[in-house]
Amino acid sequence: MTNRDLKGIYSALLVSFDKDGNINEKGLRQIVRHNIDVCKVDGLYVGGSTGENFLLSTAEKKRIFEIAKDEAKNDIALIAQVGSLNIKESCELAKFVTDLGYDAISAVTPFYYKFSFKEIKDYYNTIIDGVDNRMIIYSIPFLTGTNITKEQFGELYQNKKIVGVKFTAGDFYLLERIRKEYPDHLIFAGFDEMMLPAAVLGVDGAIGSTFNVNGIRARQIFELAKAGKIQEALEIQHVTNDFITDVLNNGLYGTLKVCLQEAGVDAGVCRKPMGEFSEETIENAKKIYAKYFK
Ligand code: MN9
Repeated sequence: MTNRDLKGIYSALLVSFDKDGNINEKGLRQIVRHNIDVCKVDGLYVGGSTGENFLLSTAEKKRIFEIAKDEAKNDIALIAQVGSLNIKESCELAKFVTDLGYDAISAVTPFYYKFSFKEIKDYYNTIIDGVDNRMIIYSIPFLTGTNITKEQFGELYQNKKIVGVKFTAGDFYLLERIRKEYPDHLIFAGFDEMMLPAAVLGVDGAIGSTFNVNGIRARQIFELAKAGKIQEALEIQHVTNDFITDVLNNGLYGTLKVCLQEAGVDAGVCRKPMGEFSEETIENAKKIYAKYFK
């Protein structure tokens, strides 16, 4: 296990696919480099929603973890999302990325079926107890339907290897409560458009899809907020949210990929069942990039 400080700004890594849905390795390497060299992120969250992870085979997930590590080396922190409905796959991936030298593991709360909290707790303990590593819970209730209460976080944190949460929710009451109750556990803000209020409440970092393109502004918001310069941070959050609103209206991952293409990165297309980009989508995305980045 590495002892790297996990705090900071992480891109939820986009993955480049070709028209047949295969991983475009060269393009993926370029996305990693762009995040490090241009967006100046502190780390990458690999295999998340943004990486279209839940559409992929185990072998493809492993290949993406390998490529990201090979390209990033030890320059930045790396967190691997290994959560899956197939817990054997999660355990296998957890071992795989630990051997690769990933700094932490993350797992989405198990979804689709309505699991009891006891089952969810067992899922996390099973995945993390099999490896010498740290676990970041990935909580994203709007996609999974699973909410974790303050008390349940406490139960999960009884396992010393579970060190924090990627909190992709707008429930700032709960965020404040877990900040106060578990000051030594990490919280990463998961909604880029709500980074400023999350930073004010004292999160340790943020993990976001839009940082692949808008990482510089994200860092400015975070650092200004930490320095108490709320009005300046808000000005940048306003511009950021104009960008995010335009991106969401045009299709999240597709628009981010076209923006990366405009920045000279071969970000490819999305994997089915995500749709192809229409000409209109591409034209709009190019305009969005020009508006906020040229
Ligand atoms: O990783 C991301 N969540 C999803 C977190 O993609 C589901 C966020 O960065 C959002 O994409 C972003 C836009 O809503 O905040």
